[in-house]
Amino acid sequence: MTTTTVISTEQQVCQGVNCDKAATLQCPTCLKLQFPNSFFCSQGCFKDNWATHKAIHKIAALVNGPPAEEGGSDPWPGFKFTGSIRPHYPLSPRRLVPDHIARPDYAETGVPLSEYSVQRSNAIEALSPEDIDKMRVVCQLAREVLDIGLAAIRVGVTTDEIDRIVHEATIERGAYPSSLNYNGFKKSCCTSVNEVICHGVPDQRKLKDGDIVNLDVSIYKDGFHADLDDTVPVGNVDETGLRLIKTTRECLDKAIAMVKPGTLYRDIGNVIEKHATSQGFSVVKSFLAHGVHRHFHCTPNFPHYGRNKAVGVMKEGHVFTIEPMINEGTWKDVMWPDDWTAVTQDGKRSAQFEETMVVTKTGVEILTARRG
Ligand code: EYL
Ligand code: CO
Repeated sequence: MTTTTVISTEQQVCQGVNCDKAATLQCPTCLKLQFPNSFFCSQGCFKDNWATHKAIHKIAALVNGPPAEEGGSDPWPGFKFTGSIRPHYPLSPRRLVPDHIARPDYAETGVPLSEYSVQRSNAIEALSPEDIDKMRVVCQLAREVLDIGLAAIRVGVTTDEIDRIVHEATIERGAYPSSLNYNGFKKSCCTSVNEVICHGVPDQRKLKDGDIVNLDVSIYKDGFHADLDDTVPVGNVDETGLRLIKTTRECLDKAIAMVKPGTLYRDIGNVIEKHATSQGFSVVKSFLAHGVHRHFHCTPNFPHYGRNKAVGVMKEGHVFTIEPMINEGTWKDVMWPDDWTAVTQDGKRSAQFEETMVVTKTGVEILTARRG
């Protein structure tokens, strides 16, 4: 290099060989890689020095990890992303819920206090027929909202736009979007793309041809929560991606087929894992199925993987989700520094389906099922 001057951000010196001119043009690749001091005095000097300058990009990529995809940001220096999805900040402003809509206790504080108070007990509540009627209503509204959100999914739409559509469909039905401010979650649904396992935060990223995306909708009305999600392809998805989606739905259906009084919660994971592994896929371990009714998350809690030690026996009136997350590669997950976005450790894709159901006298009723 041509200078030993300490370069301040105010006064950059051209990185061209034998050029000391003041420089204001920054190499776009270096910018994207967050590599500093990559300034040139002119397009000409940049071009003349390209052959040597571009070697810097390989070094920068090794230091900083793989380059962010178009438009993505890298707000967490030192964090190694496992795949190619990046956060696309800024998040849109907080969406409002009209005052006439009843809110769960955490809506203002972010803290689900009533959930904490029941967490001590392992007891599983059996809902009365009247409560189950209310669950039927909120679960069918949630299915409508999910289907409206899914219908908006196409190439070029941002996940934030999906969130807006879900938010508006929810409040139009007089319901509160359960994820909004739940433990501080900033959006009204979760959008989990490709290697994102779950709890992806809707942002400015545009869906791309070949993505797979999970849309997780949860709503609260008349004192009860409903929770469901689907995974869908965006545009043209390769055969393995489509098989991952299909297998995940089949895992959920096989699990639901076991639901009836007397079934052990711990046995659900066995059928899910058997089917997933028969297709060469793996089962996520860190996120569990859960009770859902007066609380967004309560007992029972049980894994989707096999040979687990979950406690409890299904009884008429128990209401819970089953929501297997199935991975193309490793089952292991990594959390982004946003403390929400769970991704696969190997950056390969993950799919999920979720329904809310109630145990009946002889079997199961899928409360969030698409009817008609
Ligand atoms: C809370 C607990 C680790 C769940 C969902 C449980 C999260 C991470 C430990 C959404 C948001 C379940 O059921 C859900 N989606 O379908 N937070 C959730 N937690 C939690
Ligand atoms: Co859930």
